[in-house]
Amino acid sequence: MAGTLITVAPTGAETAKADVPALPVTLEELAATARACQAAGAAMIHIHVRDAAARPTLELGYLREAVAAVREASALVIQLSTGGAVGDSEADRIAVLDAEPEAASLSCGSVNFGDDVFVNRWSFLVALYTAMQDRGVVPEFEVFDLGQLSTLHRLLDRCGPPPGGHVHCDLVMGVPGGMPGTLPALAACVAALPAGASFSATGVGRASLPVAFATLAAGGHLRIGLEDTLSVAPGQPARDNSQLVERAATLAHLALRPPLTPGEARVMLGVRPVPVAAPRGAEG
Ligand code: KMH
Ligand code: ZN
Repeated sequence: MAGTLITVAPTGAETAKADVPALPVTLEELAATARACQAAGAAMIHIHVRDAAARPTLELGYLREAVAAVREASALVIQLSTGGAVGDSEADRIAVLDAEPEAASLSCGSVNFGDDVFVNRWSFLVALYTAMQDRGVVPEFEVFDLGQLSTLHRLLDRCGPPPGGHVHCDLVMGVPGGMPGTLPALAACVAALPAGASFSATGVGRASLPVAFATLAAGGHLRIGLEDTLSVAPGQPARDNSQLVERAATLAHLALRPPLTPGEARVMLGVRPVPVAAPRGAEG
């Protein structure tokens, strides 16, 4: 395990721009965030898109613009969220793939989400996963609780391996309603991963640092960002996403597993290389 994949989740669907001005919600803010976070050590970006009023949206036009803007501003692996916001329709969540990302999240089960329920029915998981297989979009399997790893095994048994052949999971720990951000919970999940799978983990709120330390010790990778964590210490709001990525990169260096480049992350995840435009005049 030579390096650390750092994924930045810069926006999410739960926090209002009015409450957290550092949240990137416009195309310009998203592009600048991608650039700064790549410079700080991120290799992948997990994107939730906002509309002109800064509300979460799965509208295809916004998604396509976000993919184009991040692709132009950075070399980051682009992973679109298919989780969206609680209550988004299954059809809209599958249609996210029409924006042609390289990768996309796939949540492995339903979970209480604060006072809401984040619904992921088995039939929806199969439909979303097979749509990813058909289009060559590499999934990141989001796991909010231990039992969802059993569902992941069932999905792989039923439908076969993902595009690229490698299974990568993200343990989302500390959601009110999901598993806690603790070492025993992390260890239980790591023991239940499919053979050969890699994993990252993210701790929501105050679970951020304990989960990061435990994950590095377990050979895992890091996800960080304002989607999950709004402060760097109690009472100290994060300046922006790149500050959180810088801190993750510092931890990765201390662990002697420096951040992977986007190119190295593509190899690890089995994501196809970004198409390089042919030089002018070379088309024929
Ligand atoms: N916003 C949450 C309801 C994902 O991006 O795939 C779901 C979520 C998971 O954030
Ligand atoms: Zn998300």
